[in-house]
Amino acid sequence: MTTFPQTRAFTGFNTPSRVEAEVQDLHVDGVIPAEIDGAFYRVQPEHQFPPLLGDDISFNGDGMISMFRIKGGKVDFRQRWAKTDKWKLENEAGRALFGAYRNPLTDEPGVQGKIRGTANTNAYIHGGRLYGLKEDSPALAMDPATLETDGYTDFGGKMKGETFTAHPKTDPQTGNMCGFGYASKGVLTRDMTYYEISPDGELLYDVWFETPYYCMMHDFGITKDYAVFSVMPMTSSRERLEAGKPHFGFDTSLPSYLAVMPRKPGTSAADIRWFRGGSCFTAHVMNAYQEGTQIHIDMPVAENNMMPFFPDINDKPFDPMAGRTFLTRWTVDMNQNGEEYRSERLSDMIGDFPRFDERRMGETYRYGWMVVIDPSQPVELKGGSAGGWVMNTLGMVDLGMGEEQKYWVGPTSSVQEPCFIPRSKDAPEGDGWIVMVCNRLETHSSELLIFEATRIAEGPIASVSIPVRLRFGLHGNWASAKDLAVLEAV
Ligand code: V55
Ligand code: FE
Repeated sequence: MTTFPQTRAFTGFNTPSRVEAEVQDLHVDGVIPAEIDGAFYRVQPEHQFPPLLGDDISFNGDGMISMFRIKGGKVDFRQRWAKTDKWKLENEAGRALFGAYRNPLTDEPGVQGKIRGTANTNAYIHGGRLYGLKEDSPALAMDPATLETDGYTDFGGKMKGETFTAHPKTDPQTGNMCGFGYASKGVLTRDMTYYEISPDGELLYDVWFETPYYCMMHDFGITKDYAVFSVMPMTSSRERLEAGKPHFGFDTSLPSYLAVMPRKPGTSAADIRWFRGGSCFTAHVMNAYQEGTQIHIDMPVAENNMMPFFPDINDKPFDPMAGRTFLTRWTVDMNQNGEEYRSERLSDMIGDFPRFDERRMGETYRYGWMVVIDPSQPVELKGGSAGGWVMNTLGMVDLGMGEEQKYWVGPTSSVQEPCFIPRSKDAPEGDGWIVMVCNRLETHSSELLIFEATRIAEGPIASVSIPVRLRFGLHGNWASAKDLAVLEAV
């Protein structure tokens, strides 16, 4: 008999679901535009078995990948485990063998040295392949039509680092997938790598460098000529792992940095410029771009830690107000000798999970969408987001006009990351739709909502009932059938 812990990560809306599924022609309220032809992929962390150590955090769950195949106004649904090496070992044993998040000291002896990845953070399409991604391990190659797992890839035998980010970017000019790794020489190492991968899945070049201190390097930005990394004081140490503390702790005594690296083969660590600022929290990146010699990177930034499950290293209590993230632009000038970045707030909405029209990747852009916490709206049901906040609103920024829009999903609901679908390959920026999973917290059910992308305030034009119980998800991406030929068969 299996008993999951009766704790926050395993009860309420996060009650284990663990269902692989295939359902044709989901129920739709409203009308899905007939031009939409492609698939929306997303991933949720989901423990295959009760955790080895009693309780656990959601970030340590196994990846469960969902695909919404949208075509001719209809939606088919498919869901499969990301069958990582960890998933297979545990599946065979019929129980958990790996312990705490990013702490191999807590694993059973029989699995020491095995790849601990869970592929639970992003479902990314590049070069006709689907990748299940977790930042502590290599990319897991999967079949984008069937969602079956092929296994970890080293991109043609060439990736020497141990990890690949959950937030790669595709350069619209070259078609290359730009990515990086941190803890590239193993757990807690300050070694980082930058990678570019061709549409054929071959690593083209890598750059090795070190960060000033070990930190959670969750996302980054690319511009035409640069890769841009923000270092924030979510750090760890051997002592933390030996003491069985959560892997990451937030150290407000450390500065933040912005690293700017030329994106070209032959770049070395010495070519990177490091800019500095005060302690703050950064993780996700909306976009980055160049303007003359200036480089901008737009990110949700908080004054202090926004992840309560990775506490302050001095056990200072979590401060939800200081953990609010606001879309912020950091700017540096490569023609000046300054050592600090400039910072400017772009929106007063409390927002994270930023997305934009990725055809503008690395370029100036106008529209952005985010998961927003609107504290002015009533919440009738607690239990939801990590910080105790309920992420109850889809937000949009129009940076061109300086305007914003919001759509509140109601007092007992919350939202997952939005994703932009262009109306066509050449449609103007922002012309298309937003897809987003909406959590109905009271009934433990979910819908896929579809919006006209620049008119979200009007509410969804279609709502798709999801017939299996989902949980809180992380990131997802859209692939059009034109770009992903295998979708024609499904
Ligand atoms: C994040 C998520 C992770 C992780 C590290 O949102 C950072 C940030 C779902 O796993 O392992
Ligand atoms: Fe993320």
